[in-house]
Amino acid sequence: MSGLPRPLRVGMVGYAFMGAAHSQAWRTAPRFFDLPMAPAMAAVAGRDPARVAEAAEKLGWQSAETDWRRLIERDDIDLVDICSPGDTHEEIAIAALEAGKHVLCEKPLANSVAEAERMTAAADAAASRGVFAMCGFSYRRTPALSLAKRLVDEGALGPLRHVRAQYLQDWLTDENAPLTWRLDKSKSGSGSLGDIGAHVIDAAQWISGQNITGVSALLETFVKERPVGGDFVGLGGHGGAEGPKGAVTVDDAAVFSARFDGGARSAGGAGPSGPIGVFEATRFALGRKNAMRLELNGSKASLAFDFEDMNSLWFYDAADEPNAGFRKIQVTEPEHPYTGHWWPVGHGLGYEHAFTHQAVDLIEAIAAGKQPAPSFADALQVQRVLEAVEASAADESRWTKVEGA
Ligand code: SOE
Repeated sequence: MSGLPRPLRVGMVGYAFMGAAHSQAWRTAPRFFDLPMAPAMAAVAGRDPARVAEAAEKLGWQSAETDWRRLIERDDIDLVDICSPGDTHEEIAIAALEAGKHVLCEKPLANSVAEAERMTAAADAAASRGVFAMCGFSYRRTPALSLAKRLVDEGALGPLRHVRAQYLQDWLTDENAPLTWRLDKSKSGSGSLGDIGAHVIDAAQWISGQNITGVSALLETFVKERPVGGDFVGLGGHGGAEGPKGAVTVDDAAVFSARFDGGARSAGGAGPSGPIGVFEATRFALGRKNAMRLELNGSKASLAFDFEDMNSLWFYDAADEPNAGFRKIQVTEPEHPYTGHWWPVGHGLGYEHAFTHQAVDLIEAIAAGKQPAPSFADALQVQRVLEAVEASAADESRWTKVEGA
């Protein structure tokens, strides 16, 4: 018998930004981590034959397919990695799970609660057969946020009073940035809310160990029409000011206040009422590039994180010398989550590493026959919060309960 770990043959759907991030994760994971299974980049799928062949070559995939259904049919694929827009998630994920393939699905899980519920039912049925599904809330695997979770679980903050969460970007500020799929509700489900708000909702619920039970929200679309076509640069770019325009059908920005469930799941031992939260997600925060921020205030301590300073976690302990202020924990040391597998002390990590850690955790869970986190059920809870935010905003910010809370 060979001593080599058995392969986990991956087929990925989509090869744009998230596809590239996932590709580097599958490539890199076995080079820095000792894994119980060896990921093999078997095939990438996309509709355009020339572009998908070019992507396979560039990103390191062994073959290319022009229909995602081929990934499901192929016997040499064990896991389907979904990196295509939200309107495709349900059909691909359910078909893959029913065919006995594990699934990694980009966030948000779906474009509606109904879709997410059907996906979760399929994932639950598959899990009973040892086939697992996970949603790609990659920021959970940023070392500083993993450390934040550890501190809250250890009770270092005490009962939580406040959760302050923001995700601020500015790539859509140009009024003539072209109309892309991310601005089309039928493809993306929502705008800033689902794309980046979902990340902070997931992070806040996961780190606090508490679910959001109700919200009062505002959504805004600052630029209602945008050029159809143009020069794409990164996520945005420039379209002509004079040419044809199309309607933006999603929010540009979302803000909401929230209540949490009071710590039914909290190891920190929250009191009868959970913390109150404020959330903000926008693509119009000029100067803020990827400011995914979280601040928690507990009865004993506070912590603060900003992805633009992602190798640091700020910690204020009320037991310290009075008014000592927040101290910076440099989350680059071997004792911190994930970091010991990379560079010698103090060198720090980047955006892409969380995707590698996500692949590592998924491979380890599959090899152990255990449900990876976040599960589709966890992602469904996020979807329910997104839907409550939209319902509240559509009804003059009326207080709206999250379904199931
Ligand atoms: C665009 O806003 C985006 O690429 C998100 O889709 C990702 O999930 C986030 O990690 C970075 O920003």
